[in-house]
This record gives sequence, structure tokens and C-alpha cells, in this order.
Amino acid sequence: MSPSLQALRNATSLDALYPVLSAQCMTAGWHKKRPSLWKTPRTEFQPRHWSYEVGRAALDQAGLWIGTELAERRNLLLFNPVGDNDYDTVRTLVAAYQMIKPGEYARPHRHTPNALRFVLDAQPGVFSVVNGVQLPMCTGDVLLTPSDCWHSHFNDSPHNAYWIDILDVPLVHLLEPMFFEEHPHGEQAIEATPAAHPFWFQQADTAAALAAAPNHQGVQRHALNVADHFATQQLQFHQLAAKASTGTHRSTASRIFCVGSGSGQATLGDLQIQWQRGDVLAVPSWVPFEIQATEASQLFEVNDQPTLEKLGFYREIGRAHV
Ligand code: GTQ
Ligand code: FE2
Repeated sequence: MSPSLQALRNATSLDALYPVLSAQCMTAGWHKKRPSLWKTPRTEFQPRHWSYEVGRAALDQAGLWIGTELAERRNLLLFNPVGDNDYDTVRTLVAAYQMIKPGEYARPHRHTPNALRFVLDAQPGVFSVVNGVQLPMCTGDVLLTPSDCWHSHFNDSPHNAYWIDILDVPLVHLLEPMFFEEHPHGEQAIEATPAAHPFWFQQADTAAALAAAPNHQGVQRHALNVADHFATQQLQFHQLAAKASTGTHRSTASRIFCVGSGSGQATLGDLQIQWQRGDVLAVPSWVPFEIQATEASQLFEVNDQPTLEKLGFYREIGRAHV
């Protein structure tokens, strides 16, 4: 008989059994350290707010010493201060401010995580190149770089350009299908410069769609048509009239809001904050939240609702109109 079987047979009580089990990497389900099930969602992630004024000043300052040659990307990750996390913004998504200076080239690479950019400040001449297609980055635009697409960014304008990156890297960390590759030639040949593209959502089109959307007590919403390219994330704009509110809502999705224009306040769980243009709000899973506009405002939201829906885990309370 093996020594471990012998030790099991020799045990004369449950307490004597546990260390023998433990040596075999077995734990008695009735004797585990932590509960494995609980009544309603719990998250360690905190509701949070980041200021664009601060993020932009930090990127300007960093830009004195770090270039895209060395950094590949000059980005500032907005991490949630939970445990030793220094990357994830919410459980499945990371948000970052990125800046690129005139004449700089952020060299191409590709990765399994899906990425998107919401442009905060860019003059004509700033571009993302996605699989050889050159797409302009103008203020208020959203650009997709779906999983495994080559992407690089460059700035031929005379001013620094700023945007917010949102990626599902934390989801890829959880599920572990990470692949990353630098482009073999260090630059992408430009094969097309289209006037419209399914990866490019221009602010003028967004504004028109929002204006035509149903109005629910001063709130109009417009979802971007990304489902064919993005399996994990949903993207939508909210237009709030002055003094309008989203109403209180909670769901099992994690959400990131970027302020495109305007200003206001929000209640995110126990956190009360004031927001303005360019700021980022993080709403972890099951945190009740309400966003109120002081002046007419446009918010851009990215959430992981499609991931939860595909898995059958999406639940929500509140908000009749999505
Ligand atoms: O622009 O390719 O903020 O790959 C994080 C990872 C930006 C990018 C980020 C990235 C990028
Ligand atoms: Fe990237």
C-alpha cells in the first residue's frame, strides 16, 4: 500500500485526515478556508474616477524624457487599487491615457486582446494604421483594433495628440489565451486610406445618431455597431441634457465611462465624484451607479456585457431603457 493510502487508513479522526489530504492537494469541501459561493455578487474592485487634467499633465511631463522609440507606447494605465493590482481598471478591462508627440511613430504590433481608442484631443494629421488601413484619429472619434490586427499610431500634426485606450487585456489574463507579436518590419505599409471604415466611428456620425435617438428624460443613447468585430465588449454613447440623470442601475457587467464633453457628478456605489471632459469613471460589477449632467454632456461607455451575456451570466436591476 502506498504511504499516502497507509496514512489515510491510519487516520483516527477528521482532524487527522486533513493534513494527509492536504499533502495530496485535496481539501474537504466542508472544511475549506474560504466560502466558494455567496448570495449576490461581490467585487474587490472599487468604483473610481481619474482626471484627464492630471493624466494629460503627467503625459506631457513624461514626454520630456520618454519617447515612442523606447516606450513603444507612451501610456498611463488607470489601475484599480485593490490588493497588489497595478494594471486592471475593472475585472476584465484596462483603460489608459496615451499621448503621441508631433513626428512620433508608435511602432506596429498585434495581440489577442481587443483594443479601442476614444480620441480626446487630436489635430488633423494623427492616424492609427490597422492591418495596413490608415484611419484618421480626430477628437471624439472611436477606433477599433480587434484581436490580432496589426496596429501602429503616428502624429504628423504640429500638436501633441491624446486619447483613451481600452483593452480587454485583464480578461485575456484571466482566460490565458495571450499572444503578442512585434511587426517583423518595424513599420506597416499603408495599403488604403478610406473615407469610412467599420473600425472607425466618427464624432459627426455619433452626434447625428445621438440627436436622432429616442429621448428618455433627457438621456439619448447610441450603441456602436461593433458586434461583428468585438466579441467581448459593448460600446455606447450617452448624451445627457443639462440636469439629466441616467437613473440608478446595477448589473453584473463591468463598465468604463469616458467623458467626451460636458461636466457633472456621479454616485458610484459609496463614491461621489465631479467629472469633466476627458475624465474616466470605473464602475465594477454590481456597483449601483447614477450619472448626472450639470451641463449638456456626451459620455462614451465600454462594458463587458457581451462577455457575460454569451456565458449566461448577465443580470441587471434598474434602467428600463438601454
Ligand atoms: O496602443 O497598442 O494603452 O497595445 C496598452 C496596450 C495601448 C496600443 C495601451 C497597447 C496599446
Ligand atoms: Fe497594442
